[in-house]
Amino acid sequence: MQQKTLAIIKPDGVKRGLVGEILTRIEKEGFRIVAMKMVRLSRAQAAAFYAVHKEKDFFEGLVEFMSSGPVVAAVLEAQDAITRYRALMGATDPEMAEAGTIRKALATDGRKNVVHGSDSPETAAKEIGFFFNAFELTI
Ligand code: IDP
Ligand code: MG
Repeated sequence: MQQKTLAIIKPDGVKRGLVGEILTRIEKEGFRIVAMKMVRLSRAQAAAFYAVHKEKDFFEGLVEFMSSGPVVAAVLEAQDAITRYRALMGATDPEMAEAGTIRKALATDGRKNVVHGSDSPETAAKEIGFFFNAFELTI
């Protein structure tokens, strides 16, 4: 099933100059980039994006981190894009991530883990709508 997912290169990935490498890994795995932009999230926007985690003890640190610099948001399309992109990213904590994953190769810790990916079709639809309007998704 052709599917879309939302990918984010987080502020640590942008600051460390990893945008090109991460996009290369994504394209080499066969994902088609169908929308992309660089934006800086306000604290309120970062908190809204991660609202599902608002009760977690890491929430404040996460909001601080995600609003600390620009991010690159992209919509990826592929067969089973959601599961396959999660697999390409690897586990949340890079120490637990499998060899060959983006987080294993590039992330520095369980918060600064360089990439985000949607975790279900419902989340993907919501997260794509958070960053992109209908006009930007016509490709
Ligand atoms: P995911 O990004 O792999 O889907 P989630 O559990 O949805 O992981 O957490 C969202 C983000 O919150 C993570 O990617 C990471 O940046 C941060 N985070 C998750 N767990 C921790 C933690 O235990 N300490 C610090 N930050 C965390
Ligand atoms: Mg998540």
